[in-house]
Amino acid sequence: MKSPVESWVYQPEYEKMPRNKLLSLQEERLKKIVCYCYENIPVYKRKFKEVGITPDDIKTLNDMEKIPFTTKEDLRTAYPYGMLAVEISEVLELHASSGTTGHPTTCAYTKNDLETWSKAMARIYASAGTKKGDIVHNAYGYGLFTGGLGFHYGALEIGAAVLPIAAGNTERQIRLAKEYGTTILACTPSYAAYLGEFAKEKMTIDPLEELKWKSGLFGAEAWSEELRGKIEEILGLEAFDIYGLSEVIGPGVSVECSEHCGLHVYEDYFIPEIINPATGEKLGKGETGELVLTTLVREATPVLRFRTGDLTSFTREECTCGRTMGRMARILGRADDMFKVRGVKMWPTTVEHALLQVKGASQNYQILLERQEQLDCMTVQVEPEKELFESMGQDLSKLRELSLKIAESIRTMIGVNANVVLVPYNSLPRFEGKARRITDKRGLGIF
Ligand code: DLL
Repeated sequence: MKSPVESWVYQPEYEKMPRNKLLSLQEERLKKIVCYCYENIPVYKRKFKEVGITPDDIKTLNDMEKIPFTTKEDLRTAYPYGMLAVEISEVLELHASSGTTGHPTTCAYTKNDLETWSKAMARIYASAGTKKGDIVHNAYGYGLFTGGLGFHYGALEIGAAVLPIAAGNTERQIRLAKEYGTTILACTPSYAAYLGEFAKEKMTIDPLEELKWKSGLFGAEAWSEELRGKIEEILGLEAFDIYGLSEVIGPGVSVECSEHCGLHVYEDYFIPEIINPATGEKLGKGETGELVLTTLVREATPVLRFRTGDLTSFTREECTCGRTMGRMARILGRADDMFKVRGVKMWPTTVEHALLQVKGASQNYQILLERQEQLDCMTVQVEPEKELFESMGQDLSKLRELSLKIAESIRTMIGVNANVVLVPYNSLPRFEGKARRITDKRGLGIF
């Protein structure tokens, strides 16, 4: 990393609001949004009726738990307009979320929603030291995916220039980054790592010397602390983890400050809760579970207690940056990305964390799950780092030594025996958007 960026606070009146004032603001907004959803979205009226409550039962934040959850399935069933709380004439932008299962969900924005989104994104940019005069290299996909436009609006709000390059055409990304001198990189963490690799290997451009990226805003997929280290080393920037999801706002729910000890959730816009994903019970301070979010100011498609499927924990302990908004931990993975190998639970990031402990292993890996004689078998294909791969030549003993070290790291850190296969440098897929790391051939119907 060059030197830490000058992080600043975009809306101190909210981001540093005394906690008692923040709680009153949340309470007031919660009561309002509950009535609003009940009156304007028939799905909520029905759900409230089913559990025998009306908006009058929600008087304080402690009453949150009476509100039924909203699930992705609710949104899918209501597609396309069943969750819309306003007339379509009030809607300025529509996004259909990824819909990998074939059933999309609708996320709509009114004028005020777009303003809220821009403000949330401006806060995020400020945390990563972005100012007027910066040039944002926005390599998130533009289109129905909320990444591109969310980062675009935030840059405009802060007064920074934005290069709307979108994902893909990696050679052009590097060329334009160099020619325009872009200063802030926004893309998925896996693509950031690939940009660095591509610049060095394919274009003999040293990002540390020839690119001006000082900070990077990386999210939309789970990534490990070790991958942060790799990205910072190769691109010479300060990497910030940013979280969000289409159903709630898009990017803009939370981001790290320069302390990098959790992501501050914009609690004036959202109420976060952590629940046990199996029972739905609320978990205690610092416990890891599923993140549930309630939107407090969303007009077009508000959601009450939306089950994100993402696993994290939440703390309201003070942060030295001065923001009073609580912090969620880096996302461990999605409840539905979790896989079990011989009974041991893990996520792709768990494997990434273990393999990147080993010097010489690169961030390019794939996980293959199979069943042999009724037993789960996990094969992890890993590319060695380029320099190492080239220096190894035909020396099979060095390759063997590296694969054994990786297998040992996985065994001690996760507790499973993995078959580690080192594959030639640059032979595994690279991703411009969200990375896909798992192939499950066990026929268990999870993937
Ligand atoms: O991925 C919004 C976004 C765009 C966030 C750009 C950050 C940057 P969706 O396509 O609806 O929206 O996917 C949301 O992505 O539920 C998480 O599972 C995952 N995700 C998003 N950010 C992170 C992160 C955008 N920082 C889903 N760490 C969420 C881990 C993340 N997972």
